Amino acid sequence: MTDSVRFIMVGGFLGAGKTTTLARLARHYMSTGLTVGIVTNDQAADLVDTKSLRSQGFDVGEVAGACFCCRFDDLILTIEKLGLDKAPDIILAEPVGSCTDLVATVIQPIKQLYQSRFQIAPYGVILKPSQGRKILKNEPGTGFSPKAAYILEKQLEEADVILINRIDELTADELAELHALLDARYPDTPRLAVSAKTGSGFEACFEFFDQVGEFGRRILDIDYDTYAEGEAELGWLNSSLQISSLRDFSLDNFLLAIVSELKTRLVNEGLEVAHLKVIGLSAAAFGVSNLVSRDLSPELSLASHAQTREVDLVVNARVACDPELIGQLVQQTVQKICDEFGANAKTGNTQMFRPGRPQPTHRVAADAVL
Ligand SMILES: Nc1nc2c(ncn2[C@@H]2O[C@H](COP(=O)(O)OP(=O)(O)O)[C@@H](O)[C@H]2O)c(=O)[nH]1
Ligand SMILES: [Mg+2]
Repeated sequence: MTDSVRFIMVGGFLGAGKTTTLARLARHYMSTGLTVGIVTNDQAADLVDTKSLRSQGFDVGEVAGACFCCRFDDLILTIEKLGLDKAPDIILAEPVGSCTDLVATVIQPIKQLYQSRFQIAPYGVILKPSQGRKILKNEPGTGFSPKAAYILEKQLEEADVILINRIDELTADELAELHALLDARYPDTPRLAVSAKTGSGFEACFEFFDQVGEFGRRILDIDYDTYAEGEAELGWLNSSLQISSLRDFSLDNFLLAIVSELKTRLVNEGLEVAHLKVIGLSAAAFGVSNLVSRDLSPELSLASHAQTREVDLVVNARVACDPELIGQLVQQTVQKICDEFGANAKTGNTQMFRPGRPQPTHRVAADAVL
């Protein structure tokens, strides 16, 4: 390893498995004696990802309030603050799942402005099979508009490697179908099939990311109007709440109940979920529950195994609908589940919005790539 910091960014649609993948990469590098810093990113404050990764013991900085491309300088400042007395060997970065054009606006500017400080690893983009398959097949009823689908397609187009995730859930036929769809659309992009959950396929992934070479050079031909409109079709909610009860309850059951009830309400409204994630933090434990598609079940991605009376709850929801509606459904859900568990909820900071038009700090043109 040279003195330069290795910069590994892993993109992909909302709920594709970026955070799970980064945690796995971080554990791997740390097990080989390297130091690792992680940067998370969101359009608003109160990030489930930051809290979840910090709770797992990682050194995490966050860019909250806008995406890496629009807050490029914040990304660099955040990276600079990671590490104790010296920069980490590896920076792992997770961009917002509704962002694309990240090679032109993040990787290339890093290369061009900070050439000696960073060594750029291959840019990996994760394919979320549930929604990815439908979008790549142009199937009706994806739950997302063609403009939101455009973002997922552009994300894959700029990848140095596409990671087909969740192979633990895929049959051989389903995996073969994804390979065929990707062959047709992105024939020149290497592909790895992995499960961020089980670790299957990660040996090849570690090897791929270890390569030294010219990566992050696929500059998109992209229509920013379509991209902006696609992003703005998503409703965003980040909310923090304090839950308290006079008697102990199971934190894991509570988190799953929240996500299950919210799923029911969203499905009743005919809506597709891009990603619902809820973290519950008690004094000694934490748990995370997720839903990444209306076709899948809510899951407890990190179990707390805790009984508790006091929980700091953070809800992040990204759904293809009016953010105010998500806000109402979250409020009704929390109320109902608190009643069932004999608990009370106090709502803290809540942000509901549609992401604004991306206005990158820098954008490197195709004829100026390094
Ligand atoms: N079954 C399965 N679930 C996964 C896999 N990777 C991620 N998940 C789950 O998918 C959800 C979203 O993952 P996350 O890493 O938060 O996605 P992100 O939004 O891209 O960061 C979580 O519940 C994860 O546990 C996988 O390989 N298999
Ligand atoms: Mg994430």
